[in-house]
Amino acid sequence: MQSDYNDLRHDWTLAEIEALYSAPLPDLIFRAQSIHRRHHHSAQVQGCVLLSIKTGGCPEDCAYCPQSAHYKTSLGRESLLNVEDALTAARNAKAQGATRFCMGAAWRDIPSGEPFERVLKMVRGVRDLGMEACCTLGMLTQEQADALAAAGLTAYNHNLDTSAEFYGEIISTRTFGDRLATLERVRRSGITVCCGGIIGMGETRTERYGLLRELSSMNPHPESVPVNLLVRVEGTPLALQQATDPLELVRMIATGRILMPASMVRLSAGRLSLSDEAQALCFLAGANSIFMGDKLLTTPNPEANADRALFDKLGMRLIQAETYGAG
Ligand code: SAM
Ligand code: DTB
Ligand code: SF4
Repeated sequence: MQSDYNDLRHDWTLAEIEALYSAPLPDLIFRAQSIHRRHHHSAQVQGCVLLSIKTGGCPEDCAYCPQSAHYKTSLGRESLLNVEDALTAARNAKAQGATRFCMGAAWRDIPSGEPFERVLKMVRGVRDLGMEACCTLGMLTQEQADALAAAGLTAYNHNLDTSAEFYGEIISTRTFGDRLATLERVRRSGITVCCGGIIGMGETRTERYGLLRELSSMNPHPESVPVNLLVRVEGTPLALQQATDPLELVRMIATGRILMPASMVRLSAGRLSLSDEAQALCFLAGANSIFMGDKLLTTPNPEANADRALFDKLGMRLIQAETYGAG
């Protein structure tokens, strides 16, 4: 094993990643937890809240996504929310203890004109509440990235989702290279990068290693790495996908934590299908953030009461708002 000190590396190989991921679970978790404690508080978790500001009707064909216009799901198509409604949701999120508010739009790329101006107003409003603001709006131009940065956007979420090799099985309307190019523009603008993926889409372990290698080769690492467990939505091509063993999610999180020690690793979609014990293992493995509230973007998420009870049982707590400067 390499030294645990000076642990930010960008040259992890597939073989090294495989050795970590497939180690005996106690060894993997011990290593992840040791690294976690050097960079983060062991009992603190950041609460984030998601809001879908523009739902459904997306021209992309991501096989997991209920918002794609290519599939018949129960979701309708809605127009862009107004600024006041978005900020009401952000205030509620803050009252619930969240310190990060994430706004998602089912766009292939950001439209120009009034809709983009409206999103900029939302970003400024969220920042004025003293919260971190994150957006996930699809592809963007350098000018749009710079405008979001000027509005104070903290982070831009754009997931690689899976390995370059498996990508074409899941999405045909854009390429892995398109994703990387968008992430480059975000990085250049000075906005922090939120980039992760999904497990449970039928990928092999090797394809998971490929995703982890891609993420850990970025320099700097993405500041935020969401790890999603597929939410199988009726009407999407992945609706009948076999359930994934939660221990694979634990291994994915632990390996991500070791590869990207300083990043926030977010236990994202899929918590409703996890027991309290499985979630506890995810925290032990180095996850230090969750999405709170009874809805993710369009699918259900644990109720606030359930999360409060879980944190009480585990003796863990949410990172306090004071940690972040207002503005
Ligand atoms: N349209 C934008 C994009 O694709 O970048 C932003 C919204 S998209 C819903 C954000 C991320 O949510 C996706 O990249 C994917 O990783 C995750 N996601 C979407 N549907 C999911 C599902 N059914 N299960 C798990 N994760 C999902
Ligand atoms: C991420 O990786 N997961 C969040 C956030 N980034 C935007 C979204 C999960 C969406 C799950 C499906 C839905 O609710 O529509
Ligand atoms: Fe559209 Fe994003 Fe859903 Fe893909 S993941 S279909 S780009 S909303």
